Amino acid sequence: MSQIHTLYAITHSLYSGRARSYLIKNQIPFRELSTGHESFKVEVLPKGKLATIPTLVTPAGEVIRDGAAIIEHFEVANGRPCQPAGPRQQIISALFDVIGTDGLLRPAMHYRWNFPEDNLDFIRYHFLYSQRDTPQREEKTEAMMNRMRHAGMIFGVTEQTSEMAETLYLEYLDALNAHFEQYPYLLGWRPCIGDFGLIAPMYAHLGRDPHPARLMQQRATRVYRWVERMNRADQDAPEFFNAGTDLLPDDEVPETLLAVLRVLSEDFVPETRAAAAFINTWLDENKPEAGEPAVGRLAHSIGMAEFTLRGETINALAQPHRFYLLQRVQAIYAGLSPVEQASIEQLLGGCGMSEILTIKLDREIVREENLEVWRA
Ligand SMILES: N[C@@H](CCC(=O)N[C@@H](CS)C(=O)NCC(=O)O)C(=O)O
Repeated sequence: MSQIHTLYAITHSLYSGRARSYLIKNQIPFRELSTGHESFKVEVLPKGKLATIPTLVTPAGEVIRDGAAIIEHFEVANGRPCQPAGPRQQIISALFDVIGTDGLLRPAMHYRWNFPEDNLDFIRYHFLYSQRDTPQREEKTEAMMNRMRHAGMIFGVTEQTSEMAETLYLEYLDALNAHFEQYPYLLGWRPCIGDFGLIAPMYAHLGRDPHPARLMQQRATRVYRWVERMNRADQDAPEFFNAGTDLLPDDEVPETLLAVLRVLSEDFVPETRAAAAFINTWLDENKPEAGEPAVGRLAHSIGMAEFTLRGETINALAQPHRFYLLQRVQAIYAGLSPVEQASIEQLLGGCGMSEILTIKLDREIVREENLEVWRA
């Protein structure tokens, strides 16, 4: 039997970048196919349930849809190679996984869709060639692009808020750049789960579309190098002359990384708070059955949550998926001793992130047969 996995993914897709990077870094052999292949519709979709990428088919024919589930599959099978051992690093790694997959959609969508003079031809190429050459291909491309064109807006970037979203992104980029002056990865000398979460918005959109890629190259060379590095199997850190091979010892979380979280907390915390309140009201009014899907396709949502960020009012989709991943951070915290919990509270308190330990949905989300569903 072939040992090659098949990753249904596309170069320009945000979530694909996370699973692809994990496979590359962990030297798991794979080939990548777009969903335009007949096999996706016929063999994969019935088991994957939703037409989202990434979706993985293992050599044994198992279908795993969702980037977090793909990574979890290999983590469980291989003794959790990318999860730090210490509680502080574990929490920070899991938190970057949530922020990467869910907390940077505003800049990712803004810098892709709101600079058409630089980006549009490049993006159209990718949407077009993700499909086979059929008579409807051009028309379908336009339809797919139109569906995503307003993504920035539904994630909260409007004419009124775009300047603030850019300012915040640049502050984050500068802080991350300063961190990568110290280390090639978030927690030291090799990537952890958090690196894979963070690469999702930082590769296909912010590190590859022409406008934001140039911005990153010119303003944050170290971040650009990390994006390259995350797509290579080796450590790729020739600029570090003292490089180690592992995560930092003694459960250390570098101050430079806390500075990144401090910037990110400014919108991640109020958005999470507002989204939880909105979804909890929705849960109370709608009382979904146990087993009903809680998460759909990209931009599927039950409504918009409103919050204030640096004096601007933002309306953004309230997405249950954020809480599915946040549950994992909270589960790690719940499993710690009182002394360890106190250390985490101090750590997160120092970067404005304390509340992420307590903001919860009233119903838990679990995975059943490739879907995230509401628990009883
Ligand atoms: N939670 C999923 C989200 C996957 C997702 O939404 N992928 C996008 C591409 S980046 C997609 O497939 N969109 C197609 C659609 O929603 O129709 C994951 O992390 O893998």
